[in-house]
Amino acid sequence: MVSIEDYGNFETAWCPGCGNFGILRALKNALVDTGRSPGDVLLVSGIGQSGKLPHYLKCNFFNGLHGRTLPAATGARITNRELTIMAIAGDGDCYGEGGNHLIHAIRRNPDITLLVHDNQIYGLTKGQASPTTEPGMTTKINREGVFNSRLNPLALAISLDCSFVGRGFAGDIGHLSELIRKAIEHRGFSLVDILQPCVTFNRLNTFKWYSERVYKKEDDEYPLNDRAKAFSRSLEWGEKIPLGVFYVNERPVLEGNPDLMSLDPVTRNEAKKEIFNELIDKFM
Ligand SMILES: Cc1ncc(C[n+]2csc(CCOP(=O)(O)OP(=O)(O)O)c2C)c(N)n1
Ligand SMILES: [Mg+2]
Repeated sequence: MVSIEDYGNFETAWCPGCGNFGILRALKNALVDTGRSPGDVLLVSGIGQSGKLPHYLKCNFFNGLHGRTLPAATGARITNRELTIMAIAGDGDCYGEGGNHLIHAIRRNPDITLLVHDNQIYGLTKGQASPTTEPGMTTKINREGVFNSRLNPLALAISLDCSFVGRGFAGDIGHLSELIRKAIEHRGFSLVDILQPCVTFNRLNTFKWYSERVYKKEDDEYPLNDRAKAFSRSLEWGEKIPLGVFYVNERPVLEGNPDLMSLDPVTRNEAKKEIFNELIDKFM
């Protein structure tokens, strides 16, 4: 039996009170609830405060470049069909610099669960506006308030027929754990956008701000594969912000593509030590 202790307990470099703690806890809960052991799981992240999450959890991980979380996770998915693969990204990471990769990952539909720590700000680089920053919010750079309109990640994903789309809140760990569990158990590309207060650089979207607005929508409110209803639901943002599963559509997964199936996953191949040694010798 897997227990939460199996995933370890590490000192973090996050600010006290950061919403990332709630996400870390909810992820551990979801992995334990689905019976996954640390060795069954791969976390792939980019650069950001969010990108540090895999450092604070005992399991396999790959920490790559800012904005390139999804290409690395997709490569891993094709190479190893057995691991549970989670991509961990920030709103800047995934909706800004990595936006192009998000669009194409949704189209390709690899079996990956993407968690976006959406604090509506660039946290690591100290408070620049991200694609989800509220228009009008002032930052050190946007002295007169952010001019650009806000990206709606859920509406974008649903418009692209993303296989699973949901939204959680780092301040409601029970609900978020359950949402992540559903996303992991769904076969296909799952986007879970997580509202995550940044206590240092976003003084507008605080725990209080979110708590006054969020509410839980029910899974049976409409058939979850009704794209038009899901899209219309995803547009609600402002005085009231719905949380939960918005859209589910079972589609063939990338790793089931016959062109890829004919290749043996690299993890099943015999390691050719001579090729590896030859390469290493070049750097000696
Ligand atoms: C290729 C590349 N582009 C830009 C940067 C600089 N950079 C690092 S983190 C970051 C933004 C972080 O914001 P977000 O992705 O929202 O993560 P958070 O820190 O808020 O969790 C930027 C612009 C970088 N390190 N590498
Ligand atoms: Mg951010």
